[in-house]
Amino acid sequence: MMEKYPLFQIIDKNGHISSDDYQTEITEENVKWLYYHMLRIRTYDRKGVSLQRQGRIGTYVPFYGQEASQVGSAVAMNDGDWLFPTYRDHGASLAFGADMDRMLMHWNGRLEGCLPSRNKHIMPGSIPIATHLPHAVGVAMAETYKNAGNVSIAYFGDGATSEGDFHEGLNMGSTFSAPVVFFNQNNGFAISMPVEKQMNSETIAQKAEAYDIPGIRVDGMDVFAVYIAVKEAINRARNGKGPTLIESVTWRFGAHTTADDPSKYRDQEQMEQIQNSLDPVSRLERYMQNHDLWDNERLLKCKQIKWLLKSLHQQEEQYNSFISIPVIQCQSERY
Ligand SMILES: Cc1ncc(C[n+]2csc(CCOP(=O)(O)OP(=O)(O)O)c2C)c(N)n1
Ligand SMILES: [Mg+2]
Repeated sequence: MMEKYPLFQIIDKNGHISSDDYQTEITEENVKWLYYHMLRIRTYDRKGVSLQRQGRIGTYVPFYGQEASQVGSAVAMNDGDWLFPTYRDHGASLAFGADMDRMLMHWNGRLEGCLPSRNKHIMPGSIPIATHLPHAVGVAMAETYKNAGNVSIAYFGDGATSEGDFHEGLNMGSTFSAPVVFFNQNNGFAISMPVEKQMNSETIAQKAEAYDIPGIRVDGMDVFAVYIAVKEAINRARNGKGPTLIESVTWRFGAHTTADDPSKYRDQEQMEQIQNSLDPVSRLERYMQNHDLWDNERLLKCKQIKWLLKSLHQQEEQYNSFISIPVIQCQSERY
């Protein structure tokens, strides 16, 4: 099955191009845009863990290691499309345009943080595993009836593929040829359960066969490969050709949540080696170094981090001065 579903890759771990087919997509502007988003969400993620460790927010769910998967997929969407994230996909939501201030308030347990994002169709991160897949299909079907031309993208993990809702979502999407992309991030674990103990199939992409839709396996640490694979799947969906299942093979470098200790169930030394060789942000930096894009970018990086930390700090200070809004207002602010 690994041969039938080879890993689609454009940039290898040393930052060299491994496929010449998509040269026109890898413009300097695209590189900068993707790098900006990856760095931005990584900084946010670090801040989230740090705020939780200081007792200033509740549980936080880190996505450290999955930045290429989340940015590559979210940036491939059009403004009017619908994003259905899980609890781990706030990186994707931020890259698509979610409000950072509201998102911080969400982690702070504040009602205002649960309001829909301004201007973008971003659903709340689904805590129940896979229940949002049928919802994403339903919204995609509604958009078809309205001739709106928008698609849905549903994010979910490897563990979610063992849930009935995963199969119901794929079956319904395929049967109605709904404009939806099923974007799986296979990070190897469902909390402490390794993927090879959870299922007997070698890949997640092959599960598409049962529903007669395309299944793609992509290197989830390669932001270009993810971007191209999702863009193509979105185009298929928008052109009435139905859903695609994408398996983005990635790694969660951190804990499942701030309430988890991964050293209890996986080899930390091996994890460090994987992190050193596969880190998606470093891979893009190596690509930039190899293509004379590094000096400018390095400057940009410093500026962005300084700016971002300042703005995160200001937002955090505003928490307590926010006036809580009544629940009824939350209900009226719907799509
Ligand atoms: C329906 C349901 N069953 C169980 C849980 C408990 N739970 C929370 S996270 C998780 C693991 C999910 O793993 P995966 O789908 O691989 O996503 P990841 O956390 O790795 O991003 C489980 C079983 C839940 N939230 N919802
Ligand atoms: Mg997982």
